[in-house]
Amino acid sequence: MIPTITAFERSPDGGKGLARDMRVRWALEEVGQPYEVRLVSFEAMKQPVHLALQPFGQVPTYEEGDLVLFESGAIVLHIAERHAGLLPNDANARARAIAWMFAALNTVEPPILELVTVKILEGDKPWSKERLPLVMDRIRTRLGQLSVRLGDADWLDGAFSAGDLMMVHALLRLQLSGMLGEFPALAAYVARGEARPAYQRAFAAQLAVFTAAHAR
Ligand code: GTB
Repeated sequence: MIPTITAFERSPDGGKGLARDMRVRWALEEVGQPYEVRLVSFEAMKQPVHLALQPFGQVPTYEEGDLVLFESGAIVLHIAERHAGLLPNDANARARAIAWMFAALNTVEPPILELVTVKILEGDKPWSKERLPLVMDRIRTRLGQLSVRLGDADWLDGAFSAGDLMMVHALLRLQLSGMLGEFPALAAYVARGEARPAYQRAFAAQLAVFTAAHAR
């Protein structure tokens, strides 16, 4: 059965693949599962039809027969559990790869999202300038710890896994900030993720949506 995912009709990310449908596209490309995309506007996301799929009025969602999923982490885990290629067969290694998915979502991504909040959403607040260095320090702490753990390995725990997919995508949000450049091992890690053919196909697909929307 061909799953259908949802994505921004007009992504505010400038076609950089930063919206979270990119994780799902990438996972589907990694496992060789064709998929369809339903594009939704910001307005449509808040309507009952979409809220029935995603209670918070966001993308991505995932529909496959009777199954409806939301939360990019849950969707990628579902894909990884049902197809070969994103989780190791060994039970302990599989559990560790899933732990890295959680680490990406719960430990590394939150301070990165705070940076977006303080720079963009709260950029006009009087305390924003004072808060920025605090948020950047919290990110640096996490990047330093992650970099130590990665060491000179290609991926976080053996072969590329769904844990790396989630981590690379979370880190990509930092590209414009230049902070990744302070951690060359992480910059190289992200570049390895981006160089994967599956990432390239997913990136091209979301860019085509962005380009078409902005040509209209
Ligand atoms: N925890 C949920 C998940 O992982 O699926 C979070 C989903 C989420 O944040 N979705 C965003 C959304 O639908 C799009 S990805 N937002 C609309 C809304 O809340 O009204 C987040 C995102 C948005 C924009 C950029 N960007 O412009 O660079 C990057 C990422």
